[in-house]
Amino acid sequence: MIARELISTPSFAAEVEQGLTSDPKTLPSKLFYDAAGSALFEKITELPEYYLTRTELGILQRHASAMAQAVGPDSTIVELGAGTAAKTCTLLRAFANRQMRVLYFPVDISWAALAEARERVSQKVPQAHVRPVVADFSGGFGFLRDLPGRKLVLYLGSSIGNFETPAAVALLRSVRNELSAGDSLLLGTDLAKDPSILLPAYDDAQGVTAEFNKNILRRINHDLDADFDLDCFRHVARWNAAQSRMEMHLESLEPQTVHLRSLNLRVKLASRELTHTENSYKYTLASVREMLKASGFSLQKSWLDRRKWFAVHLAQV
Ligand code: AVI
Repeated sequence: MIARELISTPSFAAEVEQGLTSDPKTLPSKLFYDAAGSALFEKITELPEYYLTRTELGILQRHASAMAQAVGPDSTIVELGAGTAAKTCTLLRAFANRQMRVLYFPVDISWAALAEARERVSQKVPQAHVRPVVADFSGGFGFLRDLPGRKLVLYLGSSIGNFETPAAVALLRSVRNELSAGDSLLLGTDLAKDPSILLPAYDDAQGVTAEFNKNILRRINHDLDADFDLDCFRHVARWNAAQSRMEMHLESLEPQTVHLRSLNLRVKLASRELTHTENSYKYTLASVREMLKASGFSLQKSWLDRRKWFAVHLAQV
């Protein structure tokens, strides 16, 4: 999947300023995904330590026809953050085997990714009709209302895990509010597991995740005329058991002052000070059920891999 490529806007500058003047300092993880960050994320999904993408794909490959059967006939499939739709073809094929016409709306902020998605799906599942939608979730999910038929919304890759629980519930609720009785949601979530598996997944031996984390500083340098020295920061991945989440931070290796010229802002960092860049929540079946319930969905069925590392859930409106 090519993740969302955000265009730098005034809100980007405001969010950076707010995060770097907070205590503790934070930067929003959505800022990872400029073109370079999206390419690094693609590399992460292929790392031996990063089990999420291939485990979810395995679940989809194994259970696609059961999923299509559980969803029922004549669904319009809408995929949020579809990227290049690399994982979706298996599912679309299963639907194509059961229904005459498969309408697939991949939704993403990146036109380039959507063009690739259309090409890929047209080649691999010629029965599917692909209608790309360029949209940024910050504008809400009103576009769902205009799509025809009974809807199945896909939100895969444990992208929901990058939101703190209240924000995750708010996002799912705003999706829910655009759906009607009979519509459903297929949600991919990573599951809580031993930190000896989680830590390397977020701190790989080749250092790709470290580069991905530091890319946020490179992006701020470029977009906000700043002078972060990437060599003065260290990538830190931590398991926060109390919150059931992996965290990524950037640790300042020395006392330093960074100048963000576009914001006319100087930021002081102490030696060993952490800037929190990402949360990645790891769920249980009970916590997913609760999150879905709080969002107005009811969990119908969960499919897991054999090791119980990842789950794909079907929920009804
Ligand atoms: C996009 N998201 C689900 C990834 C995750 O695992 O939370 C982003 C990521 N961060 C570090 N590695 C991958």
